[in-house]
Amino acid sequence: MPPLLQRCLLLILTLSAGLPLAAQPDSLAALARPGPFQVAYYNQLPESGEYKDATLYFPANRGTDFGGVAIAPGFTESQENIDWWGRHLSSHGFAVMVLDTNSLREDPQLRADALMAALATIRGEGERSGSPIRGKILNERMAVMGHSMGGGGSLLAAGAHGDQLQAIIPFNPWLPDANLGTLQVPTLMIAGEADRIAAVADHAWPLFQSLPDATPRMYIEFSGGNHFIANSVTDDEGLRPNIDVRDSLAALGVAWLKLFLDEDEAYRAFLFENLPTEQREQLSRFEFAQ
Ligand code: 9J3
Repeated sequence: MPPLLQRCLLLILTLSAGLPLAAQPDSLAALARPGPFQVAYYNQLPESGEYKDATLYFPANRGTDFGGVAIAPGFTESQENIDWWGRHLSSHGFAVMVLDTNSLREDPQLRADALMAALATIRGEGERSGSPIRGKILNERMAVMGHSMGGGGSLLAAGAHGDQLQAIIPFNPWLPDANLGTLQVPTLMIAGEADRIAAVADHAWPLFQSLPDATPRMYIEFSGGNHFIANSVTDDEGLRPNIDVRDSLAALGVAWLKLFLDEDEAYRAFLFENLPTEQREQLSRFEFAQ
Protein backbone atom coordinates (compact mmCIF):
# COMPACT_ATOMS: atom_id res chain seq x y z
CA MET A 1 0.00 0.00 0.00
CA PRO A 2 1.39 3.45 -0.82
CA PRO A 3 2.59 5.36 2.28
CA LEU A 4 0.08 8.13 1.74
CA LEU A 5 -2.78 5.66 1.90
CA GLN A 6 -1.24 3.95 4.88
CA ARG A 7 -1.17 7.21 6.80
CA CYS A 8 -4.69 8.04 5.79
CA LEU A 9 -6.65 6.16 8.42
CA LEU A 10 -10.03 7.17 7.25
CA LEU A 11 -11.27 7.47 3.72
CA ILE A 12 -14.47 9.13 2.72
CA LEU A 13 -15.89 6.96 0.01
CA THR A 14 -18.88 8.67 -1.48
CA LEU A 15 -20.96 11.73 -1.05
CA SER A 16 -24.29 10.08 -1.37
CA ALA A 17 -27.33 12.08 -2.21
CA GLY A 18 -30.17 9.66 -1.76
CA LEU A 19 -32.91 9.98 0.77
CA PRO A 20 -33.13 13.07 2.97
CA LEU A 21 -31.81 12.43 6.49
CA ALA A 22 -34.91 11.60 8.45
CA ALA A 23 -37.47 10.64 5.84
CA GLN A 24 -39.43 7.42 5.82
CA PRO A 25 -39.05 5.68 2.48
CA ASP A 26 -42.15 5.71 0.34
CA SER A 27 -41.27 2.53 -1.52
CA LEU A 28 -39.08 -0.55 -1.23
CA ALA A 29 -37.38 0.40 -4.51
CA ALA A 30 -36.17 3.66 -2.94
CA LEU A 31 -34.01 1.62 -0.56
CA ALA A 32 -31.95 0.32 -3.48
CA ARG A 33 -30.48 3.78 -3.89
CA PRO A 34 -27.64 5.01 -1.69
CA GLY A 35 -29.01 6.07 1.67
CA PRO A 36 -28.81 9.49 3.30
CA PHE A 37 -25.38 8.98 4.89
CA GLN A 38 -21.92 9.62 3.60
CA VAL A 39 -19.87 6.42 3.69
CA ALA A 40 -16.42 6.32 5.27
CA TYR A 41 -14.27 3.30 5.97
CA TYR A 42 -11.05 2.23 7.62
CA ASN A 43 -9.12 -0.99 7.94
CA GLN A 44 -6.59 -0.36 10.68
CA LEU A 45 -8.48 -2.36 13.25
CA PRO A 46 -7.32 -4.18 16.37
CA GLU A 47 -5.87 -7.62 15.54
CA SER A 48 -8.10 -10.64 15.80
CA GLY A 49 -7.19 -14.31 15.83
CA GLU A 50 -10.53 -15.25 14.27
CA TYR A 51 -10.26 -13.49 10.91
CA LYS A 52 -7.55 -11.87 8.81
CA ASP A 53 -8.12 -8.40 7.39
CA ALA A 54 -11.36 -6.45 7.55
CA THR A 55 -12.83 -3.14 6.46
CA LEU A 56 -15.23 -1.22 8.64
CA TYR A 57 -17.69 0.97 6.72
CA PHE A 58 -19.75 3.49 8.65
CA PRO A 59 -22.15 6.42 8.11
CA ALA A 60 -19.78 9.36 8.61
CA ASN A 61 -22.42 12.06 9.01
CA ARG A 62 -24.68 10.11 11.30
CA GLY A 63 -24.25 11.20 14.91
CA THR A 64 -24.86 8.04 16.87
CA ASP A 65 -26.92 4.87 17.33
CA PHE A 66 -25.40 2.65 14.62
CA GLY A 67 -26.39 -0.98 14.54
CA GLY A 68 -23.50 -3.31 13.65
CA VAL A 69 -23.29 -5.84 10.82
CA ALA A 70 -20.52 -8.38 10.09
CA ILE A 71 -20.27 -10.04 6.66
CA ALA A 72 -18.22 -13.12 5.69
CA PRO A 73 -17.29 -14.27 2.18
CA GLY A 74 -17.57 -17.80 0.78
CA PHE A 75 -15.08 -20.55 -0.02
CA THR A 76 -11.97 -19.10 -1.77
CA GLU A 77 -13.53 -15.63 -1.73
CA SER A 78 -12.38 -12.42 -0.12
CA GLN A 79 -13.78 -9.01 0.79
CA GLU A 80 -13.99 -7.86 -2.81
CA ASN A 81 -16.62 -10.53 -3.52
CA ILE A 82 -19.08 -9.06 -1.00
CA ASP A 83 -17.95 -5.50 -0.33
CA TRP A 84 -20.85 -3.76 -2.12
CA TRP A 85 -23.01 -4.67 0.88
CA GLY A 86 -20.67 -2.72 3.18
CA ARG A 87 -20.98 0.46 1.16
CA HIS A 88 -24.71 0.18 0.62
CA LEU A 89 -25.75 -0.74 4.14
CA SER A 90 -23.53 1.89 5.76
CA SER A 91 -25.07 4.58 3.54
CA HIS A 92 -28.34 3.63 5.24
CA GLY A 93 -26.92 4.01 8.73
CA PHE A 94 -25.15 0.82 9.81
CA ALA A 95 -21.56 0.10 10.86
CA VAL A 96 -20.58 -2.79 8.60
CA MET A 97 -17.48 -4.93 8.87
CA VAL A 98 -16.56 -6.94 5.79
CA LEU A 99 -13.93 -9.54 6.59
CA ASP A 100 -11.35 -11.86 5.06
CA THR A 101 -11.17 -15.27 6.66
CA ASN A 102 -7.83 -16.54 8.01
CA SER A 103 -7.81 -19.23 5.34
CA LEU A 104 -9.63 -19.02 1.99
CA ARG A 105 -10.87 -22.57 2.50
CA GLU A 106 -12.07 -22.64 6.05
CA ASP A 107 -15.34 -24.30 6.97
CA PRO A 108 -18.64 -22.65 7.94
CA GLN A 109 -17.99 -23.07 11.68
CA LEU A 110 -14.77 -21.05 11.48
CA ARG A 111 -16.68 -18.43 9.48
CA ALA A 112 -19.29 -18.31 12.27
CA ASP A 113 -16.47 -17.72 14.79
CA ALA A 114 -15.03 -15.01 12.54
CA LEU A 115 -18.41 -13.26 12.31
CA MET A 116 -18.91 -13.25 16.08
CA ALA A 117 -15.36 -11.96 16.56
CA ALA A 118 -16.04 -9.19 14.04
CA LEU A 119 -19.11 -8.11 16.02
CA ALA A 120 -16.92 -8.00 19.14
CA THR A 121 -14.54 -5.76 17.18
CA ILE A 122 -17.39 -3.44 16.19
CA ARG A 123 -18.47 -3.21 19.83
CA GLY A 124 -14.84 -2.62 20.80
CA GLU A 125 -14.53 0.17 18.25
CA GLY A 126 -17.52 1.74 19.94
CA GLU A 127 -15.40 1.99 23.10
CA ARG A 128 -11.83 2.43 21.87
CA SER A 129 -10.24 5.80 22.38
CA GLY A 130 -9.38 7.20 18.96
CA SER A 131 -11.84 5.01 17.11
CA PRO A 132 -13.81 6.89 14.43
CA ILE A 133 -17.02 5.31 15.74
CA ARG A 134 -16.40 5.72 19.47
CA GLY A 135 -19.66 6.16 21.38
CA LYS A 136 -21.76 5.53 18.29
CA ILE A 137 -22.50 1.80 18.42
CA LEU A 138 -25.59 0.21 19.88
CA ASN A 139 -24.30 -3.07 21.32
CA GLU A 140 -27.75 -4.64 21.37
CA ARG A 141 -28.30 -4.18 17.64
CA MET A 142 -26.15 -6.64 15.77
CA ALA A 143 -26.52 -8.75 12.63
CA VAL A 144 -24.43 -11.19 10.61
CA MET A 145 -24.50 -11.96 6.91
CA GLY A 146 -22.45 -14.05 4.55
CA HIS A 147 -22.13 -15.72 1.19
CA SER A 148 -22.23 -19.48 0.74
CA MET A 149 -20.05 -20.97 3.50
CA GLY A 150 -20.20 -17.49 5.02
CA GLY A 151 -23.98 -17.80 4.89
CA GLY A 152 -23.64 -21.20 6.55
CA GLY A 153 -21.51 -19.46 9.15
CA SER A 154 -24.23 -16.86 9.68
CA LEU A 155 -26.74 -19.62 10.35
CA LEU A 156 -24.41 -21.43 12.76
CA ALA A 157 -23.66 -18.17 14.56
CA ALA A 158 -27.37 -17.45 14.95
CA GLY A 159 -28.07 -20.96 16.21
CA ALA A 160 -25.37 -20.67 18.87
CA HIS A 161 -25.41 -16.98 19.78
CA GLY A 162 -28.99 -15.90 19.25
CA ASP A 163 -28.78 -13.78 22.41
CA GLN A 164 -26.28 -11.49 20.62
CA LEU A 165 -28.02 -11.21 17.25
CA GLN A 166 -31.11 -9.33 16.11
CA ALA A 167 -31.06 -10.37 12.43
CA ILE A 168 -29.19 -12.50 9.90
CA ILE A 169 -29.04 -12.47 6.10
CA PRO A 170 -27.43 -15.62 4.64
CA PHE A 171 -27.11 -15.45 0.85
CA ASN A 172 -26.77 -18.59 -1.24
CA PRO A 173 -25.94 -20.39 2.00
CA TRP A 174 -23.89 -23.60 1.92
CA LEU A 175 -24.32 -25.81 4.95
CA PRO A 176 -24.98 -29.52 4.49
CA ASP A 177 -27.28 -31.50 6.73
CA ALA A 178 -27.88 -28.82 9.32
CA ASN A 179 -30.91 -28.64 11.50
CA LEU A 180 -31.64 -25.10 12.56
CA GLY A 181 -34.37 -26.06 15.00
CA THR A 182 -33.06 -23.75 17.72
CA LEU A 183 -32.45 -20.68 15.54
CA GLN A 184 -34.66 -17.83 16.73
CA VAL A 185 -33.02 -14.84 15.01
CA PRO A 186 -35.07 -13.17 12.25
CA THR A 187 -33.66 -14.62 9.03
CA LEU A 188 -33.77 -13.22 5.50
CA MET A 189 -32.55 -16.08 3.30
CA ILE A 190 -31.51 -15.22 -0.26
CA ALA A 191 -31.22 -18.06 -2.78
CA GLY A 192 -30.72 -18.68 -6.51
CA GLU A 193 -32.92 -21.15 -8.36
CA ALA A 194 -30.04 -22.23 -10.63
CA ASP A 195 -27.32 -22.31 -7.95
CA ARG A 196 -25.07 -25.22 -9.00
CA ILE A 197 -22.67 -24.86 -6.07
CA ALA A 198 -25.07 -24.67 -3.16
CA ALA A 199 -28.13 -26.23 -4.80
CA VAL A 200 -31.29 -24.94 -3.16
CA ALA A 201 -32.63 -28.50 -2.92
CA ASP A 202 -29.71 -29.45 -0.69
CA HIS A 203 -28.98 -26.18 1.10
CA ALA A 204 -31.14 -23.03 1.23
CA TRP A 205 -34.55 -24.69 0.99
CA PRO A 206 -34.09 -27.47 3.59
CA LEU A 207 -32.20 -25.06 5.83
CA PHE A 208 -35.11 -22.65 5.69
CA GLN A 209 -37.61 -25.46 6.31
CA SER A 210 -35.71 -26.48 9.44
CA LEU A 211 -36.20 -23.09 11.12
CA PRO A 212 -38.61 -23.06 14.08
CA ASP A 213 -42.19 -21.95 13.48
CA ALA A 214 -41.77 -18.94 15.74
CA THR A 215 -38.72 -17.50 13.95
CA PRO A 216 -39.55 -14.48 11.77
CA ARG A 217 -38.22 -15.46 8.36
CA MET A 218 -38.37 -14.81 4.67
CA TYR A 219 -37.07 -17.01 1.83
CA ILE A 220 -36.52 -15.31 -1.52
CA GLU A 221 -35.33 -17.52 -4.38
CA PHE A 222 -34.55 -15.65 -7.59
CA SER A 223 -35.64 -17.28 -10.87
CA GLY A 224 -32.63 -18.46 -12.83
CA GLY A 225 -30.20 -17.02 -10.29
CA ASN A 226 -26.75 -18.58 -9.85
CA HIS A 227 -24.53 -18.93 -6.77
CA PHE A 228 -23.31 -15.34 -7.04
CA ILE A 229 -26.47 -13.22 -7.41
CA ALA A 230 -25.82 -11.35 -4.15
CA ASN A 231 -22.08 -10.87 -4.71
CA SER A 232 -20.07 -7.92 -5.96
CA VAL A 233 -19.14 -7.85 -9.63
CA THR A 234 -15.41 -8.67 -9.81
CA ASP A 235 -12.85 -9.36 -12.52
CA ASP A 236 -13.37 -13.08 -12.04
CA GLU A 237 -16.12 -13.99 -14.49
CA GLY A 238 -16.74 -17.30 -12.73
CA LEU A 239 -17.76 -15.53 -9.54
CA ARG A 240 -20.24 -13.04 -10.97
CA PRO A 241 -24.03 -12.75 -10.73
CA ASN A 242 -25.66 -14.19 -13.89
CA ILE A 243 -28.73 -11.97 -13.48
CA ASP A 244 -28.98 -8.44 -12.13
CA VAL A 245 -31.19 -8.42 -9.06
CA ARG A 246 -28.95 -6.04 -7.14
CA ASP A 247 -31.64 -3.41 -6.64
CA SER A 248 -34.04 -5.86 -5.03
CA LEU A 249 -31.32 -7.28 -2.80
CA ALA A 250 -30.05 -3.86 -1.78
CA ALA A 251 -33.55 -2.74 -0.87
CA LEU A 252 -34.54 -5.92 0.95
CA GLY A 253 -31.30 -6.02 2.94
CA VAL A 254 -31.87 -2.49 4.17
CA ALA A 255 -35.54 -3.14 4.96
CA TRP A 256 -34.71 -6.31 6.93
CA LEU A 257 -32.09 -4.54 9.04
CA LYS A 258 -34.22 -1.44 9.57
CA LEU A 259 -37.09 -3.60 10.81
CA PHE A 260 -35.16 -6.00 13.04
CA LEU A 261 -32.03 -4.09 14.07
CA ASP A 262 -33.47 -0.63 14.32
CA GLU A 263 -36.90 -1.99 15.27
CA ASP A 264 -38.50 0.47 12.88
CA GLU A 265 -41.92 -0.97 12.14
CA ALA A 266 -42.38 1.31 9.13
CA TYR A 267 -40.34 -1.15 7.07
CA ARG A 268 -42.75 -4.04 7.66
CA ALA A 269 -44.84 -2.39 4.96
CA PHE A 270 -42.38 -3.69 2.31
CA LEU A 271 -41.79 -7.22 3.62
CA PHE A 272 -43.59 -10.53 4.05
CA GLU A 273 -47.06 -10.40 2.45
CA ASN A 274 -46.39 -6.76 1.54
CA LEU A 275 -43.50 -7.57 -0.80
CA PRO A 276 -44.20 -5.47 -3.89
CA THR A 277 -45.13 -7.21 -7.15
CA GLU A 278 -42.01 -5.88 -8.87
CA GLN A 279 -39.80 -7.92 -6.52
CA ARG A 280 -42.15 -10.87 -6.22
CA GLU A 281 -42.10 -11.37 -9.99
CA GLN A 282 -38.35 -12.05 -9.87
CA LEU A 283 -38.82 -15.02 -7.56
CA SER A 284 -39.14 -18.72 -8.30
CA ARG A 285 -40.05 -19.41 -4.66
CA PHE A 286 -41.15 -17.12 -1.87
CA GLU A 287 -42.06 -18.16 1.65
CA PHE A 288 -42.27 -16.30 4.92
CA ALA A 289 -43.58 -16.26 8.44
CA GLN A 290 -43.58 -13.30 10.81
O1 9J3 B 1 -18.65 -21.09 0.05
C1 9J3 B 1 -19.01 -21.65 -1.00
O2 9J3 B 1 -19.05 -21.07 -2.12
C2 9J3 B 1 -19.27 -23.14 -0.94
C3 9J3 B 1 -18.62 -23.78 -2.08
C4 9J3 B 1 -18.46 -25.27 -1.99
O3 9J3 B 1 -19.13 -25.98 -2.65
O4 9J3 B 1 -17.52 -25.77 -1.20
C5 9J3 B 1 -17.32 -27.17 -1.30
C6 9J3 B 1 -16.09 -27.54 -0.58
